[in-house]
Amino acid sequence: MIKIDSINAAIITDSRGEKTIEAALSSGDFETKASVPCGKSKGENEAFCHTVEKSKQIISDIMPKILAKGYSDQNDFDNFLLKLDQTENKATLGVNVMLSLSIAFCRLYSLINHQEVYTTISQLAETAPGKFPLLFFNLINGGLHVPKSLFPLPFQEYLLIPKENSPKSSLEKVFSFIKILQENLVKKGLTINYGDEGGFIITGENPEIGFQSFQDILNKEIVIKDGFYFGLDAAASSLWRKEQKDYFWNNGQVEHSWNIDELTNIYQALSEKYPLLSIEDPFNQESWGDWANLNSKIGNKVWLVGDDLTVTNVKRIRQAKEQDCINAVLIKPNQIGTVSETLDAVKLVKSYGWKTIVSHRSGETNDSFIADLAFGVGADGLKAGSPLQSQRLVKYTRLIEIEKSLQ
Ligand code: 2PG
Ligand code: MG
Repeated sequence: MIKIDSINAAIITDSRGEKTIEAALSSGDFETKASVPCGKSKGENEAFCHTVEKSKQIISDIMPKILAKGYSDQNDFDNFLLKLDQTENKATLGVNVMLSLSIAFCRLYSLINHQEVYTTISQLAETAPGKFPLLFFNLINGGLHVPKSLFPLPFQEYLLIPKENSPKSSLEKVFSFIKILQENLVKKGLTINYGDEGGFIITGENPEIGFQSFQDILNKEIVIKDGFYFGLDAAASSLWRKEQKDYFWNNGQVEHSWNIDELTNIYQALSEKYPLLSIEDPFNQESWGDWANLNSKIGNKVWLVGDDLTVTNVKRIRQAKEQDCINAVLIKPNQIGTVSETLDAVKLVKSYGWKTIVSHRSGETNDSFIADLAFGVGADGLKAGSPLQSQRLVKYTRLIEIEKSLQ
């Protein structure tokens, strides 16, 4: 039984300079902390989030109830939070309160049991850790993660994925790649600007130019030619116009709109032209039929990843299965609320034989929990932004630390 002696909540700032919550728990000599991220291109069906001030207040309000009892394990603790909340979308406590406490508890349990956080996670998820995830580095930022005044590309993330199951060597490779990419952008006379996740901002006529700039490098640098996959997060819910039933983008000079067939063709063409491993959120979050259509066309060779579609929620993941929409799911703990519910989602995704990609949010803190989560569940991928931003790098270096400790 773990008895919690004290709880503290602090307001800290994230990578965007926005306020967020950090919770601290103590039990005897042990103290742990956890802070929570925040999304910008959020799915409509994500768990509810209170303001940080209210979240801090809620933590002090529920503290006596949490301190009044002991907890046998993570499920026991999370179930107590769920009982206090009583709502489906976490409207009472809010996701910041629940997740910061839940992760801090996971760390406390691990410390008390003298084990790594990823070991606790693997026990809960009934997985045998050993495999490292592929790393999905977001090197070119677009969409909602770039100020409108800079006329971003329509798609939110152009990801570079080293074909490596070693975090150390993946990171080395991506840093060399970033150096060349930056030099090339400077040669083209572009001012170097960064988006929310630390990737470069480029503007242009063609949504493909993100991948073209990757491919130019691979064509020239023969040594790394076959070393990388590409990934795309279209975050298409943010481009969707319900009334017109189309996807809309204004690049500063021209307004573009694509109907569903045109956008489907764009994805198909990208998957033929580039070493494309994954496409995330290709369509609006409620356009289930369009997803299923794309899945029937390219699902045999591309990971079609649900993010806003599935929101780490077992109900929506089940619906995606029934309608055959995807073959991979993005796992974001703060879309759902607790560590246990996150692991329920992972277990379900794995039972379908689908891929799992654990993910950060666009507003991040220095918390590296998702690295332990990815390794603990044996995720196929970890998406944590560009390593040029410290709040992202810390996730990758935690994986490297695990890798080293196991050698
Ligand atoms: C996404 C995420 C993280 P946000 O769409 O996958 O990259 O963005 O946190 O803004 O939802
Ligand atoms: Mg996404």
